[in-house]
Amino acid sequence: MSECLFCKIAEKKIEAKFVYEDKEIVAFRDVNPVAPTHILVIPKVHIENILGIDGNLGEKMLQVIKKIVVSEKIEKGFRLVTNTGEHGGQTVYHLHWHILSGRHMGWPPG
Ligand code: DGP
Repeated sequence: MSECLFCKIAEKKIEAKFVYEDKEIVAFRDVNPVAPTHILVIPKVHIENILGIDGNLGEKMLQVIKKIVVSEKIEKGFRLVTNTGEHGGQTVYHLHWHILSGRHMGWPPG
């Protein structure tokens, strides 16, 4: 999707601080972090949200998230969020998991 911001980041047309890359998935630091560690994990393929996940992509994304949690040394605690759709607070319509850590997370979320 040529107009999608996260597609452009995955294609390296827009700069980002990458922390992981493989054939199907990339992860990079959020430009506007809301926690000391704030990383976004996305598929390279354009999918709007988790409802578009096919095959074992979801499993692969979780495996990547596990690796990042270890490499970032945040096993003590973190939160995974995927805001979905207007009511879910999604602003970029390319599937992404937020990995948030480094501070206490409140509940319920806003
Ligand atoms: P969401 O609101 O859940 O759709 O999250 C979108 C996130 O994307 C938000 O936390 C800010 C982040 N973001 C937006 N534009 C950019 C950008 O150009 N670069 C990076 N690294 N992150 C971005």
